[in-house]
Amino acid sequence: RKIVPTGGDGGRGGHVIFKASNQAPKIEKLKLRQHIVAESGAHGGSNNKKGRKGKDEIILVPPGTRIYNRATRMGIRDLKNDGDEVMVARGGAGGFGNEGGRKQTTGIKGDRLEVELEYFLVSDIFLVGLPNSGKSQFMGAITNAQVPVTDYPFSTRYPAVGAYEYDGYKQMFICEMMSVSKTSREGHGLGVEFLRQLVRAKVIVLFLDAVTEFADSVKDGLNDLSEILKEYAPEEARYELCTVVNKIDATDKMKEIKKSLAKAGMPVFYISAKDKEGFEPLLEHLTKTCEARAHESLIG
Ligand SMILES: Nc1nc2c(ncn2[C@@H]2O[C@H](COP(=O)(O)OP(=O)(O)OP(=O)(O)O)[C@@H](O)[C@H]2O)c(=O)[nH]1
Ligand SMILES: [Mg+2]
Repeated sequence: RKIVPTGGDGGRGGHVIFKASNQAPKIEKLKLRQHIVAESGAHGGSNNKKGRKGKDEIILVPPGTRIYNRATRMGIRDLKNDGDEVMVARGGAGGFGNEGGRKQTTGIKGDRLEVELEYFLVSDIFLVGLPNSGKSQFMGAITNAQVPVTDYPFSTRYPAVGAYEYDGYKQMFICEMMSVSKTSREGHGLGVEFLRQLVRAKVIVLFLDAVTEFADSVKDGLNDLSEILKEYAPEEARYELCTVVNKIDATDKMKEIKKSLAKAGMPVFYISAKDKEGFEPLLEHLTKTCEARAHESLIG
């Protein structure tokens, strides 16, 4: 009697996959999971029984997360939108069984990779402005964001994203960043490091007020903001700039102010967030600029 071997193939190991999801926990939670290993494939069995494949390990991250190869610092994928996913480590192939007298092999080891994750805010427009200049007031006036307005500076301590809806069905996202002023470089207020976050900005609005508690003049305030941005915004960011001067209701020096900004080299808008004045040309400019660059949201 001839004995025919019947060892089935082993199952493949599970893959490790990162997936962007609006239901993901905050990215800090992943610090608790330093090592992520997908399940191994099961051994094959007699009677040509194939081993079960290992379960994939799918890690949910917030949309806006970038994944880098730690060793090369090369970007692997920008998981920008809900549902985007990338396999960072392929599960090993299962070995062949000796079924029918074929040569039996061991499986191939799965990938091992060290990755780094970095989260970048997702928004079309970012407000970068002087303390107490009325950014939160403006957010509250045009978006659904709930940002407290206070009469003291640096009260906004986290970036706040809100949607501005227009034309009945369209929307653009606006993000109020924490305030900066000329002393921020020395660590005053909330510093400047958070400006790294501006990678995805289509428009950065330099936001000032006509009363200028935190600059020597409106013109100086604009220079302070421009310089800080030049120094600390990420080099790869490709944003357009415009300026907003708020609180036009609270000064009688508008003529001088407008004159001083005549050569600002970018569009300048004058508004009162409190009285909802001057919004129309500003919002038209912002929506037009974002729409013209809408296709870019598909690229990283
Ligand atoms: N007169 C006048 N006051 C305003 C206007 N907009 C905001 N304010 C006042 O300015 C103060 C600061 O407003 P916020 O909206 O909190 O300013 P912010 O730029 O968000 O300030 P921080 O994030 O705390 O640095 C509050 O007392 C507001 O009531 C405006 O258009 N006119
Ligand atoms: Mg604020």
